[in-house]
Amino acid sequence: NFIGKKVRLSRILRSGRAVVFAFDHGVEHGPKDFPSEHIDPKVILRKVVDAGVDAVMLLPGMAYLTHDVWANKTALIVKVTSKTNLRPEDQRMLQSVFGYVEDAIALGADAVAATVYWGSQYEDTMLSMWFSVREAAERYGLPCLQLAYPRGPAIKNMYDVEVVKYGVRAAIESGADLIKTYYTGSRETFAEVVRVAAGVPVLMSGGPAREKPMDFLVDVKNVVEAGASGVVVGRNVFQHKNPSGMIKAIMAIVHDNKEPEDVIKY
Ligand code: FBP
Repeated sequence: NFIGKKVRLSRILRSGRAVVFAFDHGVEHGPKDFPSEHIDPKVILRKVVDAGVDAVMLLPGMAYLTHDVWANKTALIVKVTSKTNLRPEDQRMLQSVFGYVEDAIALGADAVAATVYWGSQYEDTMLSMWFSVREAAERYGLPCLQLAYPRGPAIKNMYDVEVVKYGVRAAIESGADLIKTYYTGSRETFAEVVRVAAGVPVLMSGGPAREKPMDFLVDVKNVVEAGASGVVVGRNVFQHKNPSGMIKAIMAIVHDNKEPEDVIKY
């Protein structure tokens, strides 16, 4: 099973780095996140897949519905936890089961993903979910991506480097094979985050679409220079007026070590 994990991870991190397209927002935020031309999920997925993205991260139902777009063209990460923003506010620090490792296997996934809100009042429940996902995934040699998000009543700033480092440390101690976490705002602080991960690949979580796309590209440059393995990006691509160009620009920084000012024209 160790071999299975290695083979699948290398399909995502083909060059040792990866650009992953996150597309689970339809549940986490609702359809309001998508510009009207992207209400049909296949339209945006086709754009990013054709642009050469390394992997897409989808919930099981979406992976099933769009298999003709992604299959054999890019790696697939199936996310098996989620929540809606329709639920009462005091429950939004909890994600629920949104599918099973067996769904991911049946869909042909290269990895499974689950969120842990470290510091949440529901941390205990989320840990039980994480470990049942991980246990099943281990059986199939399926790598586990942890969205290690520090969030909870005691966390004042979820982008604070000490808080992010704590989440990353907890992620490696809970057996994550890949970690997605928040950017801490500078190359120097993110290098500390990468060091805490002790060799487990770290991917930056994109965040809300930036007013100036250049600002996002500079962050991408900083995280790869800090030693991170790439990015998982959603809104900064699908809310951009030219999603194909944006994904190509991100790929050129991550894979070809280009400078942001050289790729903005994409
Ligand atoms: P973005 O690049 O759009 O931030 O996507 C990353 C992600 O974690 C998604 O996977 C998820 O749907 C969304 O952000 C959740 O955002 P938030 O928890 O801030 O509402």
